[in-house]
Amino acid sequence: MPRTTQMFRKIPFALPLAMLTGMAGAALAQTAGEGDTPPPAPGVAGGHSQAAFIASYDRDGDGQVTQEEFLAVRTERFEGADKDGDGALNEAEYVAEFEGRLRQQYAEQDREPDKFFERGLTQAGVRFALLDRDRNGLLSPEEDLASAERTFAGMDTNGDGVVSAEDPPRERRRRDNDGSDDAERSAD
Ligand SMILES: [Ca+2]
Ligand SMILES: [Ca+2]
Ligand SMILES: [Ca+2]
Repeated sequence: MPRTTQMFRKIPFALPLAMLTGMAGAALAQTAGEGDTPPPAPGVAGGHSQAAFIASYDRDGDGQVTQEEFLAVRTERFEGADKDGDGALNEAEYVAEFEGRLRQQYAEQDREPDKFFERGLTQAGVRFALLDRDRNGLLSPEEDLASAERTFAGMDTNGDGVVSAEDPPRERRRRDNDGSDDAERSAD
């Protein structure tokens, strides 16, 4: 079967990475769809979806998220996570912040931490490594801002400067070119 062989050869290195990094969000989504478990509501720690994004960042409740709103929340989150006050996030600080939001989401949905919870934490560590672009073991405000801007641009698919229900869904293919972009989104 030459075609099969060819297909395997063509699988890019980006694939496992994209799979890994997408899993934190996907894990939450997967818990949803199957069986009797009701789907988790859009939460602070989970979901790539537009609705989850808007629910998390639409501070003034007008149904859309401006870049200012998004960056304000991100900045607060960053500063809140910087427990040792050195102006940057180490991996433990980054993962702890994510864990806090994930716990809150589970609590709101009356769910006990499960394997998806654990997996989510593992993936947070993977994301940290991707976001720490200069690999000095610290996520700087600049690195965080850069990733926030990528995330926002990725959600604002019609490019009008706000994320709203009018933004058409993106093609998945584009995300797979940049693992960090996808990774970042699962943190939101
Ligand atoms: Ca710190
Ligand atoms: Ca860094
Ligand atoms: Ca838009």
